[in-house]
Amino acid sequence: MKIFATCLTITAVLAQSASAHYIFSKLVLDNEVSEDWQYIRETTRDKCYMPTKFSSTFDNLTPRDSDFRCNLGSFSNAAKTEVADVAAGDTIAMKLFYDGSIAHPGPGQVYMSKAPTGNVKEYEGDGDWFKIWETTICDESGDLTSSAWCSYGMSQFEFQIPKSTPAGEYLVRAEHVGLHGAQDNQAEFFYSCAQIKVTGSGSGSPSKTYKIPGLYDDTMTLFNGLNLWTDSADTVKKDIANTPIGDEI
Ligand SMILES: [Cu+2]
Repeated sequence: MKIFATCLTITAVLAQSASAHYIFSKLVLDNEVSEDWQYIRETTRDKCYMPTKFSSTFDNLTPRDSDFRCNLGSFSNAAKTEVADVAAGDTIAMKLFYDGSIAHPGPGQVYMSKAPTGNVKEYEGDGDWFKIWETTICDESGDLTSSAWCSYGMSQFEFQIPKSTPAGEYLVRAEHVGLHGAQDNQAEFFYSCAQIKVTGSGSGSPSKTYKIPGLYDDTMTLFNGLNLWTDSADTVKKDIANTPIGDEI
């Protein structure tokens, strides 16, 4: 099936900023990479370009808005986005557009939310979200402005759908946060949602749930106040711990 994207092919001129300003567009199932926006709700941005920020936003979207759930305008594309079958316990991945890789320092995480009606195509994501995966600092003595972060250079997030996940349709939201502007309240958020149908006989329930918006705010030092050029790894870890990113899964 041919999926046509409206946030279109990037010219050579834009390629460089596109690799810095990545966006999740593909789902990887059984090591097979989907089309762009086949299973991930496409944004209505005219370019495959992000981020969302608390201040100095280029599109007036901030983490305080409903579209912080799954990206600007993306609910309007929910109906035409396919739903991927995934067995609880399977490992899948969300991959970046245009062979991009993560070129900013900061944590990555994946949240899920169950469609209450059973149909994810009509679900706006206003219910409960829970975290299933996270990646933070891998090398505490490394360069916090780049490769100290496990996700630095990754082109996809690979994660397991927990075995205990009850059957049903879900949004799966992958997110990376670039912290290089956090000293100036300009943390950068990159995120999209896949639509999946979980099969199996799981009967778990999440230990902690969140609402989006409401997940993050700019009173959190991690996003507003932290300085990767001067703060120690311990300080950064404390700042992470004081956000949902630091919560246990
Ligand atoms: Cu950036």
